[in-house]
Amino acid sequence: MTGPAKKESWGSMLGVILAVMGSAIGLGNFLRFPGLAAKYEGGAFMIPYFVALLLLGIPIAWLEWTMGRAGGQKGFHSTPGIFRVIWPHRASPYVGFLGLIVPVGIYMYYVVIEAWCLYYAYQYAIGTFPLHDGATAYQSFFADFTGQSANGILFGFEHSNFIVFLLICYVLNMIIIYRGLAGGIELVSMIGIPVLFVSAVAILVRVLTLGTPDPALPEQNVLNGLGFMWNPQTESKSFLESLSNGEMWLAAAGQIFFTLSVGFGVIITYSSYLKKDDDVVLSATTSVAGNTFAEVALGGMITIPAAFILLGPAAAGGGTFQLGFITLPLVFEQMPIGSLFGFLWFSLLFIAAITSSISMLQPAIAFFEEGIGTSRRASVTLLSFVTFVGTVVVAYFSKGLIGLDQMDFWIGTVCIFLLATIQVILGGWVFGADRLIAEARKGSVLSLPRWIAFVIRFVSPVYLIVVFIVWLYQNLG
Ligand code: ILE
Repeated sequence: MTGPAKKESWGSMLGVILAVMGSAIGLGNFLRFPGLAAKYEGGAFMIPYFVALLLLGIPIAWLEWTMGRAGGQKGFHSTPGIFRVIWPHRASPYVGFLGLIVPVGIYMYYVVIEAWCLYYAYQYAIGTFPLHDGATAYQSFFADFTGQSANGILFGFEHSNFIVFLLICYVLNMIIIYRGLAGGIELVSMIGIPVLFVSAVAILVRVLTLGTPDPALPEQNVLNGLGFMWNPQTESKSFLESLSNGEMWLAAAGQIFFTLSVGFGVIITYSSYLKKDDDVVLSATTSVAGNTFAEVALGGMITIPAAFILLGPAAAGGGTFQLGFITLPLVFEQMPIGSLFGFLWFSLLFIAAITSSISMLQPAIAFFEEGIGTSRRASVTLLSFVTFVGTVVVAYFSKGLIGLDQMDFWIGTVCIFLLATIQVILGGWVFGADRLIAEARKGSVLSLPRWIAFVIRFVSPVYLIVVFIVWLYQNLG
């Protein structure tokens, strides 16, 4: 492997943290998390979610920031290169290769949803959204745009609107990524993340002050909506019964990786561009905290109480897209200046999506740069073209939203889960947990306590393996 084609770097430490938060805070926070929490009946899901955050998310974020910086010091920024530094073995670049493929795979379906968000924001902005036409109109607006009404053939491929918005998103991503780390990704995140927080807080305050909008349905109020999100006991199931579902534990761990952008090559690549003495521990912790706040306090507490007000306990059955694209617009419809909130919501989703999607090609770009010596511009052009064709082909052959959900489950949960398991074993055992802690201490404002070595070496891998085996057993048995 040759060295990197041209030295890239971040502009400032604050910029890196915001770029990492930009990658982390995405559709996962505002659509995927609420969708999963609602599906697994709220409070019960929060238990495996927080357990996975503590035992997997935070330790693996520290591990990735540290291993990435260590790889970068040896001149490697791609996952095959970084894995080679951690594990000097012939097989390691092949394992690291997964760290390129998984984010590229996610990119291909992620930008599809990004395009929906942009289209919805645009429709609200120009006033052509079918406001006040009710649930059926919203349903068919969504179905038409996503191609569901045309036999579910593709995500709206035969609808020219979809292709136009998809193209706009591809071009926007390409321009930002083209401009490089500091001048593109970091700059966009430094603007996007504060805008996103302000818009989300405005929507949150509005939703939490809705009270009991329909006096005929006194049970469907904001407080009960929050109870639905946080109470692990439901009327139909005891909470122990809910917790015995292996799929929920797998989904919760998968969500932690997906939302933090850890376990699949993204953050490890970003941190490889850090300088030798740049802090990793506090920075990793800050970005995890920012992402968790955006996910639980903003994404979850906006969507779940809103859905509950409208649907009551039936909010659990809606599914991710139903929640974001149909239920929330119906809630906005009932508010004064609801179209402004609709516009804010979809703009927020779009910003969250694009600050994430611009991170997903970086591992592959780094690979092209250091493995083949291709320039950034050539790599971005090639990757954009390949992923665009891939998106259209996937969209053409998949059966609408079901295809999208399945892709998300297999790539966005199962593949990430396996790659994260390999990575934690490499970090804890091959690189060595003690060495990792010593490495993390260099230049860090906070130092990692020694017991973290135990978590990285035993708790995280055993946890991952047990959850995976239980899920396999419950599904194949
Ligand atoms: N972390 C982001 C999200 O939650 C992306 C996941 C990068 C693939 O949406």
